[in-house]
Amino acid sequence: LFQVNGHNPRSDGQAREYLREDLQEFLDGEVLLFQLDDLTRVNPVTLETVLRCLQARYMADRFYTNAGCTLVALNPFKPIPQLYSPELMREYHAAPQPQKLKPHVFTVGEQTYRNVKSLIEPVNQSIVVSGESGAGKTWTSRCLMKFYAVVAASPASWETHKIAERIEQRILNSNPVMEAFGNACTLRNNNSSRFGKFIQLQLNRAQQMTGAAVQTYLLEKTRVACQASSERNFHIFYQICKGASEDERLQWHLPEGAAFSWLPNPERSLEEDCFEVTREAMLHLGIDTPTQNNIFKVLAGLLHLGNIQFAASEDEAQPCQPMDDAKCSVRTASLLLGLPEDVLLETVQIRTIRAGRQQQVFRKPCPRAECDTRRDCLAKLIYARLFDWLVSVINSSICADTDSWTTFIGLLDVYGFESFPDNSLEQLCINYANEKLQQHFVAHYLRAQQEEYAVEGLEWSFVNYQDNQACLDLIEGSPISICSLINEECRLNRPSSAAQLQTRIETALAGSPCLGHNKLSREPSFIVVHYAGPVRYHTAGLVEKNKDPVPPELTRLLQQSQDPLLMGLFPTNPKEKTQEEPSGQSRNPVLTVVSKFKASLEQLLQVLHSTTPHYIRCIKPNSQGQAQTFVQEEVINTGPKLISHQNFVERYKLLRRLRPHTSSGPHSPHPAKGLPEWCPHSEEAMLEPLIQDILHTLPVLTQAAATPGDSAEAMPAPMHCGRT
Ligand code: AD9
Ligand code: MG
Repeated sequence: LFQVNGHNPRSDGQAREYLREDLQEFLDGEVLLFQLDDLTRVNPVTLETVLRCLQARYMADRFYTNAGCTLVALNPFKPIPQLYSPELMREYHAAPQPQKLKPHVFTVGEQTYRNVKSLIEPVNQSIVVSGESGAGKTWTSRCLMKFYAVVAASPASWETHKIAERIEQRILNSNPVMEAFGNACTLRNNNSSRFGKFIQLQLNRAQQMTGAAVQTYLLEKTRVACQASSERNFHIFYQICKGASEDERLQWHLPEGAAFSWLPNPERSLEEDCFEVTREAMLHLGIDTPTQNNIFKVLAGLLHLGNIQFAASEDEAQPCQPMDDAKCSVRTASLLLGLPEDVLLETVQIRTIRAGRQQQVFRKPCPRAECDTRRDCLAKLIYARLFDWLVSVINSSICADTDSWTTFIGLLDVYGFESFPDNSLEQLCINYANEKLQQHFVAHYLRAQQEEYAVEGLEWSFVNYQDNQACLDLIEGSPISICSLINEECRLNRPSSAAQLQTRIETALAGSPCLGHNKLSREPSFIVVHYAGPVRYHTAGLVEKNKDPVPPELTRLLQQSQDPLLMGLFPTNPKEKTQEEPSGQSRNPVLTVVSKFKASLEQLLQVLHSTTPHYIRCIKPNSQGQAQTFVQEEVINTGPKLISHQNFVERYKLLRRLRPHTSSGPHSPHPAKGLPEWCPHSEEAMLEPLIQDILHTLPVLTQAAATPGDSAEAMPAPMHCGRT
């Protein structure tokens, strides 16, 4: 701290005086700490001083801080237009040494841009934006895209086109469209990305942006048909319901105030609910109004599909029928999806099985739960195809011809680390991706740097960093890992319960230091100790989600649609490959969700390795999304959150019962039945196990996910998590 101020009390004659008067101020530190632009200059570098520096800067509206070569971006949770103005962009662009200006996302943008231009051979660059959910990754990537749209704009584009037609503008327009269809309000973030995105901004020899290409990763399509309480479906559904004109409402059968079971929490108004912005952006990307209306009509059809509830059939041989008030939903859904009403209903109600040498067809009415699954599957199938189609339309609108670009700057914005009360395959994939990126980050900055120092013989005390290879081995390693075990279950296609899967994972991977102890679980699950903290994954439904089976009848049904959009999405071309339900007899390896995701991640990592990476680490200063609020504990636990007060009380309320019953007052309950009365002699013996429990649990309490409903009993036993 003294170094910061340029004073060294030991060499200062007035040291004592200085200390007496100013020590308190220094120790409160914030007065000066906020001026530190680089965390590596905090002295000493400890967790506490780094946090205090970040906090001081946050409170002084300095949201960006360097940490060596990484930029730390604190989420301001408030609009600051002047911090992102085109004038400021140009200032950073024109600066002889942008790194001498205040740390900013534009510094990274500009340095990356200058890096591309190498005299010998141009080098592709990438900017990896990381951080937990809600930390500001998507915001930061958007900000970088706007920066390049200004500093790398092609003059030709300015001369020949109107603003809306310029390539930069088209590239920017891809954001509202992809976010409307791929983002949703979650417990962690009102505008949470439910897909990963890597966008290559393509530059020509003159370093002008001539186009872009978007690659997406694993859309969380289950959200279409299933939303956690307090969460929402994808924004686009709310945009349509809130923004459609009266005429459109009539066409799409969306009367005002209509209730849809797949549209939870419609009363919540978000700034993301802007239908007009999405429509305008789609138009500029070449999706004309009739095509848009077609898309919205199909989406309205999905909402009606979601309202088809079935009543259980008393006779197994008879199909389950829709409940009385769902009958008109069947009619409306089939109308909007361009499907014959009876065929739609029958396909959901009845499973067709081909068996025997002649491939005879048997029809088996599905039980109610299976009807629901088939209905949901239909919606997921349509939505996922629609999303992929949108991405391809966007790409064809913004991608430059191969001969008109030579280098690219890649921006990576994937979903952040997640831990919810109920984590499933989606969270496993998301957190797996984050582990991969974390390893890339660690490898690049720490390992590479230290190895270089060693090679050059520099005097350097090695930083003992935590590599997350053990965790990655647990998730994806060979020959046995969580992924391989889940895939194996899919391949064998055998009935296996959630509890059996838990046992298989825990037995086969018992030796992994990253498999948490799972003694206190109520539901079948396993725990992975990620770099950002332990996460409990429930095994129920995991294998089924991984198979992601599509009954062939559903694809055949959609191929019968008379709707122009669906006809395009589900062509009858027999060459068209679909991931159909594994028949058990098929010799082809089953392409599971996990195996496809793993392959796409590997591809992504290969691209990243071929570029010079730059890192921006976004940090969420508080979980409530409030401006001017910096909660140190939450910043440390960038992944999972502290144990909630309620959960703590639940776990340790026994201590309260052990109070001496002689004490009086409103909070002194009588000793619990069956427990010995508290007395000084037995105090230690009584409390010992509980104290041990608390001490054992403490290291993980600060890291483990404990959102309401996720009780402390779900915490793993203590283990070395690599963080103190
Ligand atoms: V997730 O992993 O997709 O759930 P992100 O992408 O990290 O998450 P996002 O960028 O969506 O988070 O940011 C969350 C919210 O924080 C935004 O909707 C903004 O309201 C807010 N935010 C983030 N960065 C800034 C900023 N630089 N200025 C103002 C910001 N607001
Ligand atoms: Mg995001």
